[in-house]
Amino acid sequence: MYHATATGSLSEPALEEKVEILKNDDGLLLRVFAEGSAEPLQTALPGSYLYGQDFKPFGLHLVDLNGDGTDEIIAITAEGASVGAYASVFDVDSGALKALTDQPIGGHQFEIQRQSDGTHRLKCYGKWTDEHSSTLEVYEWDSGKLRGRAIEGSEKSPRQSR
Ligand SMILES: [Ca+2]
Repeated sequence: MYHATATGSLSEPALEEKVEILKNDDGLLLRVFAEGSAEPLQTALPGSYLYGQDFKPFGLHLVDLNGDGTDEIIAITAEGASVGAYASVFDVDSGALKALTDQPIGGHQFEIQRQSDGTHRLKCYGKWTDEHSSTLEVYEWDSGKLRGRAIEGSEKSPRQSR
């Protein structure tokens, strides 16, 4: 049994709300202790493990993707190192946990970047397409929605460029 925890402002700015990922017999569970909810909000996550990157845990992130002052939840989970991982993105909306993408985003390396306007974007690197590059999808807030766009073979992942 293991878990990851983080705190952030999910329902309203300046709140300290706790988020955790638990592993149980059924798999991985995301639980959110939102302000005003008697029971934790929860949902199953894909995969069997919390993701790690460069030998460090890199599974649970609370960042403000859209710059509205409250944090969104990025949970990165994996089936195994060679299969890659899934980034699942949620926000807390009117006391409910809402997925921000139709399905979890696949990738082999992930990077979360803060932008100068206070928003964040999520970069998801795929498998290598040749010895110098990999596929890359960049997810950022656009017109009220988290949208991904593919950037073909133009950038190396942080690990690959080391
Ligand atoms: Ca936000």
